[in-house]
Amino acid sequence: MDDLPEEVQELIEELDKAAEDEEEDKIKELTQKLLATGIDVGAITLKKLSLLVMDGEEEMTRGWTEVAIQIGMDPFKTLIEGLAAGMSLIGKKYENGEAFVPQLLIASTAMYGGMDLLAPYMKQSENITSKPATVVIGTVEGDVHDIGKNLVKTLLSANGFNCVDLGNDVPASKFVEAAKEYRATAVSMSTLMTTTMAEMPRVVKMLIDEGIRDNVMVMVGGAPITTGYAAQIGADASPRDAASAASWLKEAIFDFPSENVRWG
Ligand code: B12
Repeated sequence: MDDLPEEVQELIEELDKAAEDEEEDKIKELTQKLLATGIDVGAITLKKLSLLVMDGEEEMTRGWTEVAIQIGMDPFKTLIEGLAAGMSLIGKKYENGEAFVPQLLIASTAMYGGMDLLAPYMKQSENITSKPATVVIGTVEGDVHDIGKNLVKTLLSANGFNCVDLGNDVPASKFVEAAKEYRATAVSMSTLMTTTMAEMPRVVKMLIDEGIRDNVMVMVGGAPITTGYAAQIGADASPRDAASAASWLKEAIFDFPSENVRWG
């Protein structure tokens, strides 16, 4: 940001202050002024959002999310390249011993603050089938990390899927019960920890034992999950991120038998 023209830097500082003080009208006015300078406000906003989430600045994150909304930025771009990118930055600091658990929590609160503002703008695309396909989604038992899971849910919902969100720390049996109850098309599991990866094959085994493995597609993901691991545990796919998860499922559903054929 230091290499930006002085006039732009001043406007950014004023915007920071307006965001901190939650002055919505001022944010709108300053956004217009920033646009009038001809600078790439979108690029600045994404950069600001990632840094603000990293620093756990909730009010300012919300304020700059307003800027993103004001300039008409695609809400998914704002989420992935701005807010979630900030979680990656703080994640790297944590791994280098430069940040600690409380900072991770503050950063995630800031991220969710911005995400709440974006929610009304994340319109669902047309349903891909007459009845939306249901995905049972959650983070496996023993693991409370839910940011990635929530990104996957957001992108799936935006692509017309009906998500049954079981939350985090979900016992294997809950995934199976919910798949049956909602006549699910897919089960989506996340985990961020090597210590909880083994919960995923437990769910797959339970689906087999219940005789419903072929009724659902199983997607697994999260930082430690590789495509090799997914294949080894009998999952159908492990797309690398939330956007690829949605596009993979949208494709896969075309070759999958209909709900009535699968569930009777
Ligand atoms: C934020 C964070 C936390 C926050 C979580 C807040 C929340 N609400 O989620 C808090 C502070 C609570 C936390 C707690 C802990 N954490 Co933590 N945490 C992280 C951190 C820094 C970032 C995770 C994150 O949100 N990333 C951003 C999201 C967007 O990425 P993501 O989840 O990977 O999701 C992406 C993809 O993986 C994919 N994806 C995710 N799910 C799925 C599912 C499907 C189906 C698909 C296709 C794709 C997909 O899509 C997303 C991108 O679009 C990571 C480090 C890291 N670099 O990952 C450590 C990390 C995961 N934590 C770790 C640890 C050890 C812990 C604690 C045990 C710490 C402690 N001492 O208490 C506890 C765990 C408590 C528990 N029982 O779960 C370790 C795990 C080590 C390991 N290998 O097992 C990590 C890797 C840090 C480290 N290097 O040590 N943590």
